[in-house]
Amino acid sequence: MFDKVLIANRGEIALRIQRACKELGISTVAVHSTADADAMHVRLADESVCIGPPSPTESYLNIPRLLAACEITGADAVHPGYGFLSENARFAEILEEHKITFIGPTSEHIRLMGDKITAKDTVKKLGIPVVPGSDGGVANEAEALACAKEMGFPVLVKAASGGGGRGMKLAETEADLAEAMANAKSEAMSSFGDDAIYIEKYLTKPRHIEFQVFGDGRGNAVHLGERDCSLQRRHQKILEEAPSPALNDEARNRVGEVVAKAMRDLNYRGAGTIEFLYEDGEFFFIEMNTRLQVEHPVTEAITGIDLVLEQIRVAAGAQLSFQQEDITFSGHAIECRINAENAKTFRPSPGLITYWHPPGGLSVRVDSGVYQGYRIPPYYDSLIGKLIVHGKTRNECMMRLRRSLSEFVIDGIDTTIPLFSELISQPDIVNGLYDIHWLEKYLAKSES
Ligand code: MV4
Repeated sequence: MFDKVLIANRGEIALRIQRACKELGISTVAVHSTADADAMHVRLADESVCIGPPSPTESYLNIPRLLAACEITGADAVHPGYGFLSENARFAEILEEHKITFIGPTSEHIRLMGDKITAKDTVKKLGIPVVPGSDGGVANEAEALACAKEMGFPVLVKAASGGGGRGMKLAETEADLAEAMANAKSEAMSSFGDDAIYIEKYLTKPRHIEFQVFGDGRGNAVHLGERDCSLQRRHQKILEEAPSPALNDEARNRVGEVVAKAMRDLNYRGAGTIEFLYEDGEFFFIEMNTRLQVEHPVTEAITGIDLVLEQIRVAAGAQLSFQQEDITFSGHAIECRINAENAKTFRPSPGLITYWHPPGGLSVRVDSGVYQGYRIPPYYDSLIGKLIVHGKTRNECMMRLRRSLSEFVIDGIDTTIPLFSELISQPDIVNGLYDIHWLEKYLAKSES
């Protein structure tokens, strides 16, 4: 096992990783920008290193500075968390070259899934159902048109290096195709320096359902069920739940077994998420994320498995500590993302937290990196905490969530808490009847 882990992240996820390290008897190194000198992840770590000014490119994304911090502290592994360098294959590679363990998948697997065309092609060959579309990329308009006509409009033009909605353009009819391709290409080139594109049939009213997978790179891989992340705004998830209100045990086990087998065939190591669109009872793969995700606690709540602890164990060379038949799903969990944003306008609301009173009680978890008297800096993501609630049934979970939200008091800044209080009284949310467009439609309605 490692003696010392450097955590290349900030905020709630840096604390989450520190807690797992602490339980394993591993000492922790925090890194921080000058804007984060007072952050909780710095205070609670065994050691800390200031790695640069506020700008992420000069701090949390700066590979030479992170390497120097490893060198200075003698860290033998790095946990990247989510965001920042968590899916940067080059970072994983450089660490390995310096005999420092990257707590995550191999750089090859990160690279494979980072290119959405090779990812789709790979998983399709492994038996995972994918969205109908171009086989590989499209080189020109004629090729794109032939493909689009064959499957029928509307189609989506997507960037191979994209993901999370960036570089994605809709073509409703043949007349829109050329422009959609040109726009997708130029956006992809300026964002990723790669203008490769591909085409997919546009699904009009799917849910976003993602499977948590886990492998040890030693032949074992399992699935830990799904999360329904359909409630999103501008490609930012707002609320996630497990299990999905739309799935039954048969569908879950059927797809779960396919994704677990695919991960065994790849000899995948670490935590991963297989994203699907789910429409009319059918699953369609869109992307795979090769990292721990923000919403991992809902899976932890229904399985009782500590995903971060397991990431550290397998990175250190251990076998998975459980097999598929050891995993049982219990009850229902919902996560609400608490952002420092106005609940109506979604404008960021950095500043001083003058009062902080998180909820508690049975089956209530709050993961956060802030405290009363902390000043939220304006330079980073607005996520300041996550409220995760568990119950034996979805109804019990909703009752606890309603009660927890009413207990939560944060003063000095605006937060998304009022939005959640509103959402959980909406009949469609209470009944689990929502797709990926539900939230944006709801917000447009309440604006007028
Ligand atoms: C799609 C789609 C419909 N059809 N692909 C958006 C982000 C990226 N991960 C994939 N996305 C979508 N891909 C096909 N073939 C609709 C979306 C999409 C979406 C997906 C998940 C959650 C929210 C979304 C909001 C808008 C569009």
